[in-house]
Amino acid sequence: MPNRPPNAERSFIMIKPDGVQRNLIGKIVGRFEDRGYKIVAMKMVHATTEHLEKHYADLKGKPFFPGLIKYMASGPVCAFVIQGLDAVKTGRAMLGATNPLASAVGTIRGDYCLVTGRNICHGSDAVESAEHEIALWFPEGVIEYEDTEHAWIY
Ligand code: RTP
Repeated sequence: MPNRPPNAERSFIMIKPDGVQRNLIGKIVGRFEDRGYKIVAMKMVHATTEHLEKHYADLKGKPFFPGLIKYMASGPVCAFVIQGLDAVKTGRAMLGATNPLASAVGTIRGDYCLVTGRNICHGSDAVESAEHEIALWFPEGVIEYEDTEHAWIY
């Protein structure tokens, strides 16, 4: 069960190696800030194969798994955590569909990419997986601070 207040739900978002190489970090992070989410953790990581296999453990056995791990290990990613109302579901909606060609214009994938194998970003698919992913990528913990903007957004 989620133990955070609705206004402080968290999701793990990751700009994949292609998004980083294409200098899209600022644009992607900016979309979440513009929408009203707070960035409560962020770092650049060139992840190991072992770490990525943990992140994508539920996909082990899929035919695309080896290619996915190779892609994700091919360069640094930008890992961050957004916090705010409905962060997980709305975060996924902002990313668009797994296949960018099926993503609506106005979503991140719908605006910036074309193929599933280079879909530039990841977002947690459930509150429970967000908690698991945040602990995996930010074992040092996430910033806690008083957000004074809610009165202007919610
Ligand atoms: P993500 O976890 O990266 O946010 O993506 P997702 O939930 O939208 O999609 P998921 O099914 O979890 O797949 C994870 C990533 O694997 C790559 N993929 N390739 N058929 C394929 O070649 C294929 N299917 C998935 C994508 O990079 C996808 O985002």
